[in-house]
Amino acid sequence: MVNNFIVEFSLVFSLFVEVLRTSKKVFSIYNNLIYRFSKMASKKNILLLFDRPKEPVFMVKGKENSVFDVPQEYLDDKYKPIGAQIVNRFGEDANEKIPVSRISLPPLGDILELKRNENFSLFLPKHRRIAGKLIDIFLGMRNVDELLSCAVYARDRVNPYLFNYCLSVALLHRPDTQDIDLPSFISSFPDKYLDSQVIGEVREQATIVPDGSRTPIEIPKDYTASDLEEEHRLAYFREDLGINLHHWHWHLVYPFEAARAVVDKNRRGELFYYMHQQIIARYNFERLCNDLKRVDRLVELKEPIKEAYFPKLDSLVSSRAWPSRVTNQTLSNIRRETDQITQDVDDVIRWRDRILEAIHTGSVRNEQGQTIPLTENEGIDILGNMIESSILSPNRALYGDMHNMGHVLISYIHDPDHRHLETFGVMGDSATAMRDPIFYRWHAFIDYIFQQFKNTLPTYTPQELDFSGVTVQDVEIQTQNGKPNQINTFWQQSDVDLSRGMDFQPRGSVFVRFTHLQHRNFTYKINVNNNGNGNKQGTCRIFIAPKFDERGNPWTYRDHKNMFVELDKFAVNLKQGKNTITRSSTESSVTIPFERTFRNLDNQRPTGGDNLAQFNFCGCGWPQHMLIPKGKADGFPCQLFVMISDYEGDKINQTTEGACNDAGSYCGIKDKLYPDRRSMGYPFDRLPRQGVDTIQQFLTGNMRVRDVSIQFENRTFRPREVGRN
Ligand SMILES: *[C@@H]1O[C@H](CO)[C@@H](O)[C@H](O)[C@H]1NC(C)=O
Ligand SMILES: *[C@@H]1O[C@H](CO)[C@@H](O)[C@H](O)[C@H]1NC(C)=O
Ligand SMILES: *[C@@H]1O[C@H](CO)[C@@H](O)[C@H](O)[C@H]1NC(C)=O
Ligand SMILES: *[C@@H]1O[C@H](CO)[C@@H](O)[C@H](O)[C@H]1NC(C)=O
Ligand SMILES: [Cu+2]
Repeated sequence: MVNNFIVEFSLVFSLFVEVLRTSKKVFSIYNNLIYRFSKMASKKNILLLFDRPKEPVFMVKGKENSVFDVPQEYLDDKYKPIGAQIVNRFGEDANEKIPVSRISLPPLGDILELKRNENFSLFLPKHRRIAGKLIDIFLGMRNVDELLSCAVYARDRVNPYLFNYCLSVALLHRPDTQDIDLPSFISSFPDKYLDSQVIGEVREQATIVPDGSRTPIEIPKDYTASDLEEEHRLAYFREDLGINLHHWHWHLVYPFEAARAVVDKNRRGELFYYMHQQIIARYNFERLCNDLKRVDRLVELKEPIKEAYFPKLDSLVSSRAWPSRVTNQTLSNIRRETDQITQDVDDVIRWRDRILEAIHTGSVRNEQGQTIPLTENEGIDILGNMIESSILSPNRALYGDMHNMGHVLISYIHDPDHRHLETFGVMGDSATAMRDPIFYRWHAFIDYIFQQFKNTLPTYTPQELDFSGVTVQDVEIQTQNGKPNQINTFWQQSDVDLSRGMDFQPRGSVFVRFTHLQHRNFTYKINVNNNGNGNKQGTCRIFIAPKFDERGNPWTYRDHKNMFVELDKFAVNLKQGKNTITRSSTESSVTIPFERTFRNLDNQRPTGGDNLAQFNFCGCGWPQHMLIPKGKADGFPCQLFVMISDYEGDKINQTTEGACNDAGSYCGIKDKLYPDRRSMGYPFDRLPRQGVDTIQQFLTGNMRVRDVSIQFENRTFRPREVGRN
């Protein structure tokens, strides 16, 4: 009996060992699979950290009802006592538990000095210093797993805006996160774009109306002022969601403070100048369409500022409204201890004078006291970094931080010494700054300084401008069933899903419907003659400007050149003889399509690694719906300019295949050189040669100007109707 048992037992035991051995093998294969799967998944999971920024990290996130399996010691102190309980409770509702590995956590140090309910402004030196630190922490994580752990740990401790900004910059710049896509900023922080009343309605609908039967909530077109305020005529431009998203995204792609490798992009200082110069040109164009004169630069920093602005935005984070500015307020010196900032208006004036002196002496002094010449082609890049300023500035002690501090002075105009405990105005945040009329006055001043430098450069000679043998014979704008050389604009409504940024139950989509400017698609038809021998390569450059100034007079070239707005730029192959180039307005090198500006990651995610890799950078670009200024009901006379320049002088030796290169003009191309060797804004970036007073006199054989008209129809099309007219 006993023997029997021993035999049987040993049999069973050996069987058991065998089973164990095979299962271990299976287990390790399984484990491996899980590991690989979770590696891919954890990348995507990082994006869930952008969801509902105000809700704690352990709550259910995303459409799949996922929950982070947060280690106890990662919980913020206020949740620790009830830690196990909460994590379990939310774990039960979840379809998916996301593992979070325990890593040795970096000290967050003074990053935590910016409290959760405070307001983050990149323009403030203290804020940008701690942002630089957090970006470096995120960039320093050895792999995506560690990044996820670190971000989970930081999320409920760090200020939500700071967190979103730093994680976005890190994801955009880490080599191992190139294939994950950032959500549009509006979906995380709708409060930076929408009126508080609309946010209230969205909240109400989400609570009362079940998902599936919700209808879009309409944002009224005019809500920040009445027609008594003439600046309000431009509200559709300043408060356009797409324009503000572009500006935020641009500053995300081109941060001015972080690790040098992140900041030091090809010609970033020059692009700072050009992108903002084009914003001013577009704004002035838009002003003329609305019977307003060009914007006055903010030249007297100590005089009252007549432009008022009442943003009517609410902050979801601090549940307080953004401060307003009444008319005739004056800048004062800032003394705000909580923000660690003291800044005199006189400092900004001194920096301006030193920068102008550098421009007029043709060189800057770096921190070592050496003299660096401002050369014809590279000088503008140095100046851009110096004026903004970025960490690439040759000497921040001497030339200061002029453009950023202008934003700061203006954004604290209502409470310079913090006696009313008020926060900064919209000028303090790159997501909202373009809403305020003062943004354009400040940037017109900044642009004036850049133009001072451009005015010192040698003018382009006809030989440099011309492309021998190549003649542009004609250009025409064609619209389906429309008059030739007429561009049609109108109002259009579109819907955007805001559910990601809404911290409330129950969940589901909530759409808002907003009204924006739109134009009918059109094509350029350009006839070019190549009289040379054989094929030639060129770059086609298309610009548009108003035909008359605010008084109705024809422009002098000196002023006209600053009004030209870039519409497109592309390479062309010219065969010998006659060539006809056709190009669609939707292919523009300055814009990105509507869907990309407002991308909804749940529906419009591109598939395939390479496509995805470029997607984040691709969020940078002027919104397609704002390509064309509004025009006028009885037609607004404009001049369309076309130039074919010699590719030999334009060429950059690189391939941009697979890269997101469709908005290169204002945004550059990811990890590549700027795709045009000429100075940005060429050929309008310099004073004209002797004897040229008008655009007609400026033309060489490879250029052509044609009168066109922008016809505005004061009618609002519903989302479905567009594309059918
Ligand atoms: C603002 O100042 C200007 C010039 O000093 C003055 O003409 C105007 O009446 C002032 N506006 C208000 C509302 O105080
Ligand atoms: C941020 O805003 C809150 C509420 O609006 C305010 O109490 C706080 O002082 C502000 N913080 C800063 C740094 O201005
Ligand atoms: C262009 O770049 C390629 C690859 O880097 C190189 O082989 C070639 O010599 C370059 N051509 C010119 C004209 O610089
Ligand atoms: C313009 O063309 C694009 C792409 O073909 C299309 O998606 C869009 O709806 C068109 N826009 C208008 C206003 O017709
Ligand atoms: Cu900017």
